[in-house]
Amino acid sequence: MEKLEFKEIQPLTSISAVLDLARLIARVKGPKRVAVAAAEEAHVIEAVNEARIEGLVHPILFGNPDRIRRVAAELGVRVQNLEIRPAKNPVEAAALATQAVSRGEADILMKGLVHSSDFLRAALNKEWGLRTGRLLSHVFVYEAKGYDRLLFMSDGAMNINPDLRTKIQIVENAVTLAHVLGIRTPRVALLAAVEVVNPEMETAVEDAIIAKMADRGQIKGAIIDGPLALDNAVSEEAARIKGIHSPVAGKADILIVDNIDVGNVFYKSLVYFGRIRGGGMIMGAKAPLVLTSRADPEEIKFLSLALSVVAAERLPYAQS
Ligand code: COD
Repeated sequence: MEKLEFKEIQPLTSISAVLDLARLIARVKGPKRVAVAAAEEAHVIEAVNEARIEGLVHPILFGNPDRIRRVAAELGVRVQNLEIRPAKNPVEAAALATQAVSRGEADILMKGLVHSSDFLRAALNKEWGLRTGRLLSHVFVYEAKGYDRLLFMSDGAMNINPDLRTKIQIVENAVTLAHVLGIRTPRVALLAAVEVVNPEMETAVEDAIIAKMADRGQIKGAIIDGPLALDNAVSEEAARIKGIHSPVAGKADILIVDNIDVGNVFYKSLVYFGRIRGGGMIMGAKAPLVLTSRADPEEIKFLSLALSVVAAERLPYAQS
């Protein structure tokens, strides 16, 4: 059946709209198959089971069958509804789950009870991984009270200390995900502590370079500016008070942070202090990767699956 990727859609402005689109895709095309690496973890089983009951996904659980069955039983999940494939340990589970996606037996790869780095190294394996030649980077999509559109934040989970080249690809991946959600020309803010280009702040200088490259058409499909402080990126009032004239100021769709520490603290502040709704995924691979951390709320895992269902269908390079 033809993919729905090139169909123009109205820009999605809320997490509920992302979930509705995932439901529509699953209804029309059937559930997406999710390979879960080391699935013997309660929150993961809960999230995939909820997505299964909704008809969004068909889970394939890799790991220790006895433990998976025990955790499922404790949760009251009917074991006969689960497809389980044995693996000796978490690293082997990550390898087998990745290979299943690589062979086209699954559309989405999800991390369970395995270290992020082991999970990501499996996806990056040169022989049987999910490389496309693109950078892999994480994007978190969420809605914030009082903001009239979705926000995308990257990269708080994969690239540790990106250099200029890597940062450009992080921007491009986030822009592609915005396109997937119908946002045709997203506004990208390259975040820094200040909005002046201070030569002593190396990453702010890089932001200015990226903004200039975008002005010259070297990065397409988005309006990009930086460095911008967070308040000026998302508050027109703040931008006005500071006298900042920028097509992005106060209207950002995408927030790009300098490194994994900033992004991770940003993300966890949203979850723990803001209690926001959202989901994330890794872009750049042959299939969406769901990389949530063990302590993440179950709803974030579920919404990450919903986002990945949409991406598996609409991302031009996803093999699904
Ligand atoms: N995209 C594409 N290819 C990559 C990427 C990337 N983001 N990162 C590395 N590669 C390729 C390289 O080109 C190389 O071919 C190979 O992979 C190995 O590269 P290394 O040696 O630089 O990478 P590793 O294996 O040491 O580390 C890669 C990880 C992704 C494992 C590492 O960056 C990491 O641990 N990231 C943080 C993950 C994490 O702990 N997240 C926490 C929040 S959930």
